[in-house]
Amino acid sequence: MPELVEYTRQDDIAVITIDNPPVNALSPGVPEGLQKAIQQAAADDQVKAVVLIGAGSTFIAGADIREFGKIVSGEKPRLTLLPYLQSIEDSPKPVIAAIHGTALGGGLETAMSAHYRVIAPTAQVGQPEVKLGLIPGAGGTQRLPRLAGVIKALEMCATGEPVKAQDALAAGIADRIVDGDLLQGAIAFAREVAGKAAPKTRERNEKLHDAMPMVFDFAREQARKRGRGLRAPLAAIDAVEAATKLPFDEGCKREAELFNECLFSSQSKALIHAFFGERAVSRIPGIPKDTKTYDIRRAAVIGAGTMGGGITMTYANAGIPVIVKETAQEALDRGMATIRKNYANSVAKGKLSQDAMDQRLALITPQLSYDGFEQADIIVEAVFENMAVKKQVFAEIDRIAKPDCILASNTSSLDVDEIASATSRPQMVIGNHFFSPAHVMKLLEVVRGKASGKEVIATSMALAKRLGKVAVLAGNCFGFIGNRMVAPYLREAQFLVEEGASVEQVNDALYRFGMAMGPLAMDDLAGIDVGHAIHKEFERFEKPGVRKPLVADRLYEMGRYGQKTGSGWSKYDANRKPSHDPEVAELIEKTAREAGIERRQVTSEETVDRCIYALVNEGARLLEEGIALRAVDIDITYIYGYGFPAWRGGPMFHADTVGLKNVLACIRDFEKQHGPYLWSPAPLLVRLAEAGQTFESFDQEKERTART
Ligand code: T1G
Repeated sequence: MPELVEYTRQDDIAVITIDNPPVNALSPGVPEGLQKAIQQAAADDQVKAVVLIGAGSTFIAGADIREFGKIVSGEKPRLTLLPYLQSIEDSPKPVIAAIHGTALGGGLETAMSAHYRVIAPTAQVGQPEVKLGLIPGAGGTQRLPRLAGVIKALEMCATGEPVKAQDALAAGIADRIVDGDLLQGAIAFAREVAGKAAPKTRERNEKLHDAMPMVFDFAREQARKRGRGLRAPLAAIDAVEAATKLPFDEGCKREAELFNECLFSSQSKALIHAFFGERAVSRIPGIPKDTKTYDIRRAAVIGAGTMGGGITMTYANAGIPVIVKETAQEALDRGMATIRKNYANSVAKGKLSQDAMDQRLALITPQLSYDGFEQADIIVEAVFENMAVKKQVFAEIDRIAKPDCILASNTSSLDVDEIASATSRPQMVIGNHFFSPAHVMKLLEVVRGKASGKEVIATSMALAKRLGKVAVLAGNCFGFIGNRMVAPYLREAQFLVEEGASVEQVNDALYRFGMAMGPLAMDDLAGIDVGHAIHKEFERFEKPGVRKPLVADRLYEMGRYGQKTGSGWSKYDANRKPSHDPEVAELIEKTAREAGIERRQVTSEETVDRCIYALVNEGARLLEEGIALRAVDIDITYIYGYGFPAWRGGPMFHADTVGLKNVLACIRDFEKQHGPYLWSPAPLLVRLAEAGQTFESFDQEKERTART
């Protein structure tokens, strides 16, 4: 096995290279190797200084996240990186960390235990631990304020956002930006400092008191606003504050206490599940990583409405020239005006330069004809959610598109096989379900039809990453993964208001659970008319005699479509701020009375259980049917597409955390109260619960297959 840490010498400079692909994580053996190499340099009389550098594409990207589960389960002892880093800091010869790619988490902590840091202009450094529900656990909250000052340290440790090289230099984290050959630049820097007293970060206290005490409370207030329900950012702030009150070693002890509190929390387990899940969903059994993919250089989008416009921007943002076609000039102009407004808003907020906006607009060709479609490598249909309209469009583009052009539909629920049947090339047809607003939401549901070719699937999954999306592969059924599950979720929300809960109670209960917004608020955002149109396409499949939601159809008939009409389940002011609508409350009571539904007090707990377990039960069915490959695919779909709190890991991970036996017992109660059809527990859920297993164990079997 190659050395994880290699020791070489260039004349009077020792070079220590960490070589632990793919990201040089501080896996077992790496800290030990670092310590040994530092000792070797100390003992080598010819060595005047030491350079620490990463092999491959990056410096050290942090502790090995895969180890945390073993520590929590007791399989491995707690993290003890501190002594290794201290041996770097106590080296008798100056140590220079040479950073390229990223120095994150334990990687930045290692670099800060060195005496100096030189950095490539494209490198980034950060303490992203809070994104995993953790905080820096190897002195980061104690060294960073000493190098960069309290305010910068608070910002970096509490948000987890990395900083670029220039920012790191300005803040005092880096000592020099090295253009060109990083190693040679670092060696030159090492020769400049050789023989001089090397500053130990832990002794540099001058910046520790550069901020007023209230800065910590302000940081806490910001953290609570930014990460509703999150514990780790507050722990990170406590740890940085400890640096200003305690000597270094005591501060590190306080940091370790806070780190372990976070490590053993359910939030950290959930966020680490989501971290690896976001990567696991790209592994498709039967479609190996080296599957041939099509070269996507030109795109075309049909439809310049909300979705078509957002999809067009997504391609332009990725630097891909894109045609956007409408059927009428007025609709095309409206679509382009929205695109320009969206870009202008980003420029106004400082998120985008004017040049970048102009470049992206220059990549977009608005038109009313199919001119140029014959050169497109992918055509994305984003027209009205109606099967007949979609089939007509696919028949048209089938006649125009070149043979190896991918034909994608942005349908949110309709049958991809039926759409493909309108073409002579079903193997080139695939679903690309974007989420509104398409240029913002990260999730892309890639829906495979029966005939979708492996190369088409592989291309779509790879293209998603290029578009800045997280792609989840779904099988073809009504609603695929996301909307198939959102149907019972919304059904229960509507039943609850018919049974006595107010619209606000239902929305607030799920908001407090951690959802980005309540179910009825989401319905008002997506549009009650959109839900109505989808429902029309599928009501023929509904089982007669089974209770159905009653109010949404009445809201639709009244023209109350939600935010877009200023009223739906709630009323909306000009800034789309919702408020209670007594008319709707009266409508709900009247509807319930006419249906003989007895009104009662409904608790928040029942509200959350019925909505969330409706998701879980349907998710279990999707797993059984193979529509979702793994439970984690469902979790990622809900985190990135429906605002499910990542710190609960997604609906299936949440069910595992609650315990499937408890979830099943709850669902069985609902089955008794509301009837078997709506609440019969999914057989897979019953099987796993009775075997004392989890959805995650179900995944492990799948993962073994996917990696073979
Ligand atoms: N540990 C283990 N595996 C990791 C890893 C890590 N830190 N980072 C990445 N991987 C795996 C990843 O799962 C994937 O595996 C492969 O590497 C490529 O990753 C003590 C407690 C560095 C910006 O949070 O942000 O240090 O799917 O696809 O897009 O105080 O990876 O191929 O099998 O993401 O080029 C803090 C997390 C840890 C950094 C590269 N560090 N990583 O992005 O590649 S906690 C982090 C990233 C800590 C200390 C604390 C990104 C990246 P596979 P990738 P990428």
